[in-house]
Amino acid sequence: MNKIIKTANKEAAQVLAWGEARGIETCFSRAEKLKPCPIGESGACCKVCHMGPCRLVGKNAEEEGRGICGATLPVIAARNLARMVAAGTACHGDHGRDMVFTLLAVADGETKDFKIKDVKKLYRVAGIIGVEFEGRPVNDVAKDVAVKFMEDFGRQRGEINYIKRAPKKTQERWRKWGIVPRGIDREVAETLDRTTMGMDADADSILNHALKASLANGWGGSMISTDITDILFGTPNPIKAEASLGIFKDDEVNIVIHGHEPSLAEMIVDVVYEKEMIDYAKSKGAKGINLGGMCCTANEVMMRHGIPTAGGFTNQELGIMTGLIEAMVVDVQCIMPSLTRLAKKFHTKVITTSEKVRMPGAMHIAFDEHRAKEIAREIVKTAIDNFPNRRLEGSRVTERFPVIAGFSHEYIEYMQGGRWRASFRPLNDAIMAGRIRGVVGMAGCDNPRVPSTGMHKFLAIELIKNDVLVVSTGCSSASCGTAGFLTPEMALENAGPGLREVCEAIGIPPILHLGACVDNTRILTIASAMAAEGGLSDEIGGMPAVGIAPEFITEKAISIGCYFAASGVPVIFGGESPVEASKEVTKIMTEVWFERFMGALHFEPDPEKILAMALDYIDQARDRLKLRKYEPGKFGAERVLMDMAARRVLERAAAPHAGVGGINES
Ligand code: NFS
Ligand code: SF4
Repeated sequence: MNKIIKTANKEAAQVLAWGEARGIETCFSRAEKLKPCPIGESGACCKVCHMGPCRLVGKNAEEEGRGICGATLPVIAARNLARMVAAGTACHGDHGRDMVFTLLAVADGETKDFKIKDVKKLYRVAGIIGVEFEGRPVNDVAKDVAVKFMEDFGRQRGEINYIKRAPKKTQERWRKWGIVPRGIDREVAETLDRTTMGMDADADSILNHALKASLANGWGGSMISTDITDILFGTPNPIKAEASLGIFKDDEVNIVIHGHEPSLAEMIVDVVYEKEMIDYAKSKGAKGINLGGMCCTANEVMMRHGIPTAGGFTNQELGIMTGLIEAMVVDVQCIMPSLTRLAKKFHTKVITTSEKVRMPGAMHIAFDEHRAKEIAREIVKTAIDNFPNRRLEGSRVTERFPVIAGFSHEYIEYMQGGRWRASFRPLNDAIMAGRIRGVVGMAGCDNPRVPSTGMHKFLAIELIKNDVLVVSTGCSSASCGTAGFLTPEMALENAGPGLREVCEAIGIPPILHLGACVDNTRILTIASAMAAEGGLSDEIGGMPAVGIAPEFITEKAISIGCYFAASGVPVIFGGESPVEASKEVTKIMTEVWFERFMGALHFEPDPEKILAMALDYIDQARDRLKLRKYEPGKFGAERVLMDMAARRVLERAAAPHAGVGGINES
């Protein structure tokens, strides 16, 4: 019926075709109907005051165009971008803040449902932010850590705690350009202030502040969130799981946890294994309870428990269209408001759980960390009660793909040398020798305006073919996972010769699933560790590394792109540029930012060009670092990588109870 290819995922295409034949509306059909306004899309529309909206179009708009107030096109485009950064920083900031509150509740003994799972990580974090931990009760340390992080949100003067985690040289650049964030909330508020009518009228200055607000995300809200999540729920190690719209089971109660914040999701994971719950499900005619995830909540619970994912952003409606979901439990962010209307056509109950996300037509069961388990049980029971209402209609999918997920900074360090010699030396060496050409962080959303997940798939394959190690997060991980790309076998079949050797020696896939979007901060700390290790760049800038978000959608993604750029990583986003209208703004974000920070933020719709640009950045960085010229199949001298088996022998000899490492069976 429809010739336009809307998704590059086979299972998604199947469900979509089923729905289209029945006239069911999805983001794909809406994207087709609703074309973006070209003026707004390119950043040329200002609506920050009611003399406007002012749309600066026409031949000489860049030079001569003015809003009623006199604002120029570069100012308008810069303001629009800065406001996106502020919103993205606010999202991840709020997420981080909620995690801090949960840690505080645990430390104060106000909740018995959560515990500190990773004391080692707590101490590591305490050490970084200057909280005394030796010889003190764990909860006292946790409390001090929580309080110190809380200050990062409301601090008016000074610097956020984690700035000091960046390499010295990277920090120096930030200080020179005045973009060290004071407090997370303060930078968000100031961005809104600066960009309203009659304020900052210098595009460069506006964009500089946007970088400051973005750093409050990367080295603030998101990094705090990642670390507290690890402290509370465990630092991820590689774990087996599955990805596909086919994860739902015909004869079990299917529950989906969708959104971003992992606290409630963790409780639900616990509860679905409880005997009373399983018995209750059986009493309703089901064989058991099957839990799956969507979007970043999925990434969180997959990395720690092997819970399967039904995919990323564009799969959420399609999941409901399988007809198999008893309850879709949503927390915050990237929840399509269309879910409740769609769910009415099926038996699925949409359950909202955050005060921040209310949806007409949804059931609301408010999450409260003080009564977490009780609430999780109520939710699971609600889903079970809905099982007898399941009808026949729906598009059933059978295909499922294995996934290895859960590469944390800590694990990547460990896998390169074992418990006793953990370091980034082998990775740096492999890059120096040209075995690995460079590293690309693939992140961000899947987008119904392009064949959804297709850009991720194309780039992932091409990059690893070119000996580029890929680390993925967010819906990029979901796109790769649902394509069957997150397995070690991928290396054998698709990776270039150098990357393949490294992957085989260590036993890892060539695309490493690093987690949710907040876990992009793992890439920041990994890059910092690589800088400290020596032999490559001594700052994040100048590394043979690139960030790509080929199908970006959200304001969060823009904020992430900016903090990578400010930290020294050239970033390429797919799709049309939201600052396309202004050459000046485009130049600032690419050339000027590169001069100042060695990072940049490009927008490029053509995937072939994204690939070429990424490889070019990598090769240029290799040149500048005077590394061996990359040639496929030819490597320099390098120390032998110790494989897993050799390392295990070594460890068993040294410590018979070594705890980390290995791929968990789940
Ligand atoms: Ni990231 Fe995760 Fe996905 Fe995009 Fe949304 S789920 S936080 S924003 S759509 S990658
Ligand atoms: Fe128009 Fe200026 Fe108002 Fe923007 S701030 S809507 S450019 S008058």
